[in-house]
Amino acid sequence: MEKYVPQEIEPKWQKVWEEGKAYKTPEGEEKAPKFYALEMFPYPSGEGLHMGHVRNYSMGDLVARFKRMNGYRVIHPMGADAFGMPAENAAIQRGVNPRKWTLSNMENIRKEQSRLGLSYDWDRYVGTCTPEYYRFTQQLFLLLYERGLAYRKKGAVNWCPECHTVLANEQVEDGRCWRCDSVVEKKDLEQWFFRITDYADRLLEDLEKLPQWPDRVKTMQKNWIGRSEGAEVRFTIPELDEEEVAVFTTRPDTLYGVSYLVLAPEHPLVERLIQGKANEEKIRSFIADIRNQSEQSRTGADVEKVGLDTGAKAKHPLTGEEVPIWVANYVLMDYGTGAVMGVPAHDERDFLFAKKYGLPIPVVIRPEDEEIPQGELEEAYTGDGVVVHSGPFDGMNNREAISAVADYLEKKGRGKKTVSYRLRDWLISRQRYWGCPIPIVYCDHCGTVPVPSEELPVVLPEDVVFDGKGNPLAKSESFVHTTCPSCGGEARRETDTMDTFVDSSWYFLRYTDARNTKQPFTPEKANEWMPVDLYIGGVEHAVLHLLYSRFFTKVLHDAGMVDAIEPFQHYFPLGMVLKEGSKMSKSKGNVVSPMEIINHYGADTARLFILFAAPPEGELDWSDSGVEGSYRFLNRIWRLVQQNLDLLRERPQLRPEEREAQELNRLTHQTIKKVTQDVGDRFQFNTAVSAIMELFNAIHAYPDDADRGTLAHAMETMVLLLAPFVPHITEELWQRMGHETSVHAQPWPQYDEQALVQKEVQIAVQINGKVRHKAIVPAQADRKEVETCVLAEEKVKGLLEGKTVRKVIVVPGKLVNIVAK
Ligand code: ANZ
Ligand code: ZN
Repeated sequence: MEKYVPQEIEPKWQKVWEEGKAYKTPEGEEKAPKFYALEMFPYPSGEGLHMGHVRNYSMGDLVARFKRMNGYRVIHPMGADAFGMPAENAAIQRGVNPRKWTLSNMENIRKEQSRLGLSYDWDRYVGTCTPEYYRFTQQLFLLLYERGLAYRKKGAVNWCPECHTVLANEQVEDGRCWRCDSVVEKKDLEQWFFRITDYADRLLEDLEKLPQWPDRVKTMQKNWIGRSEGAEVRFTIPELDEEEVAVFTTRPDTLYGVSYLVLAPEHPLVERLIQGKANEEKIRSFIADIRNQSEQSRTGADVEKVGLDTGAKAKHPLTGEEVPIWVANYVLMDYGTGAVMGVPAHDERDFLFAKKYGLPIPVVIRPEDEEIPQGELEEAYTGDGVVVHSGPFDGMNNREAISAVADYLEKKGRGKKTVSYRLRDWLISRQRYWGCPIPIVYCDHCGTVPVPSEELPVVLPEDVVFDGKGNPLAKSESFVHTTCPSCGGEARRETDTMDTFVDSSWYFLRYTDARNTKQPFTPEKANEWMPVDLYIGGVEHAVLHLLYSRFFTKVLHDAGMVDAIEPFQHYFPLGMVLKEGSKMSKSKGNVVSPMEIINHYGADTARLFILFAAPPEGELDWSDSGVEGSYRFLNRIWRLVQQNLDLLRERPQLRPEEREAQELNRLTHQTIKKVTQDVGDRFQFNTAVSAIMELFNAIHAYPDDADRGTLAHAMETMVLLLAPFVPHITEELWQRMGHETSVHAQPWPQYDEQALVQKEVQIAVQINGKVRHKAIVPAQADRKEVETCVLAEEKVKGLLEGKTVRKVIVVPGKLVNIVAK
């Protein structure tokens, strides 16, 4: 018998599939339902694919193949997220050209993906670093610009000293750069932003429309957007001619408990307030200090709150009393109004601050059934209760007072209800070469001028030097000097490039019309396929990429380019791949190379192991013996089918009349049902594989003299069910079984409810507690019938000879115990 040699059959079928464009997206078959299966595209690093990629793609490919066999029109595209820092760093360190470096990595990754037997429509491949793609990223930038959603602003931004570029807030994690882990600094720079805050409410509300997203991911997005309802309260400053200073508070019910105000050190009023005051110089150096600190190092839970009294006073809007104005590290300029009212009796942070600096702590809320506390408070009371010492609001429940005080302020013209968000606008400027150039020109006459869309793409120049000192684009003469599109005079190009997250915010739309040379995509194509029905990828993108893509989709929806308001109907975060309990990483030296595994065992073994070894959302611990086990299983399948090729080619009639045949037939249908539900509805790929393994065992144990038709049907079904998991071996076997068309083009097996009903069951027969016999009884028989049946058997009669039956205990479906003396 021929041996199973994956090294021969896998490349053979990969070639057949690719040359025959087997997985080309079907178009124009409008009647079949569509399915858009997508895995997050890889960054083409020099290292090629790692096991996490293989896991991600194996899952996506399983579902894509499964849906095709189930009659869906499937789009299953792939590409490369190809701009980004590593290419440029390779250029700085090793003098290689970032474009060449990236393109050759892309080619390599594509080959590796082919070797996994993934069913992509390669005709829709996109690389975000190619001018064919990035001209449309630029066009979409212009669309945002026209819609007032792209703007340039000077402000304190996050600066990574290691990457030599600014970062968006989403890319700063616990005060560190998401990419290189350096401590992020603040710098005052003029930068480009996308006005994602305009979409804050929709980004929040539409999460409700995503029942197939994990709750924890939705919660992360909710927290990131951070919507807070509250009020703006306007105090006045007598010494500045009653100029107003507004604070944002979520607790207007505590307004009568204010004992001081705190301004962010960067607040525009501070400079005027401190002039000529005792603390003037101290405050200036305090401000200079704080300016460069990140949000984390100012507001972290373990960070000491520090402040200084400006010496100025503010007048309370309702009582007219004067309270001191302080500056402190913990108040941020870019949240709310950059100023807060200090209510130490009812806010923990304010309590600590007041204690530290000896400020008064007036109580304005008491717990429902308690007296107003006398003497010094031990801690802030942050709970609900009854409002006290608050003029007209005394005696009110504080929840009601929140609204009542805000309304009262509004009537008096001293405040209003407002909403604040934690979400900031998306800073997209990067001072790096290897990114999509921002299509803007600066002209002394005309100011900021967008490059007309006919002149796109603004191409990255080649006359650049990578010396690690600043942005190479800024020093490229050919790039910087240009003419103004509007007056034709001399002008300069914007030299910032876009954050690579811009590229990946719309690639899934490009796939729907990937070869369009006139537009990013047409609404017709986008609407044919959007939204993505299943998106699989790492949860590290829970906020970044997934939030940005949702924003882009909404903007493009508003521009009439796509009907969908959400890009991803179902987001599935896959679990990590571990080795001996820890994440595979170069530094730990525990990386298992996918290509080595494929060389040795074949892609089918790798795929089967990955899909079988753990539930898809859970962690997968790599195990060499598990891989061996999967390889052995495929070998057994191979041998079984080879041994039965004559039978399988003959395809005899199915006659499941006798018990063994009935049983195998029932298990066959049960397995179809289980695999269909596990893959299609429940996302339990591992249990689907176990079910197929059980079917295999039953086929293996099937008696030689039982119905051949039933056996052939069971084997054929097993091959079909395995096809989306292990596409090569099943294709080869299917062909050897005498079929002319691909196994992957077959309709998915259907189960028959009738066949699922069990007609007979085997039960154990015990005599005085010892198993002596196995009897076959009708599955539907009641206790009495089972007893009669068993006692009538010749074998049982023999065993009971000379004894008197005292008692018969029947456990339906399991056993009969006969007590006899
Ligand atoms: C008075 C007050 C009394 C407050 C009280 C809370 C409890 P969230 O929920 O995150 O929106 N705050 C406002 N702007 C701030 C800024 N720029 N920097 C630091 N803190 C700021 O928090 C809103 C609360 O955080 C606001 O309500 C304000 O303190 C503070 F018993 O005002 B509160
Ligand atoms: Zn001009």
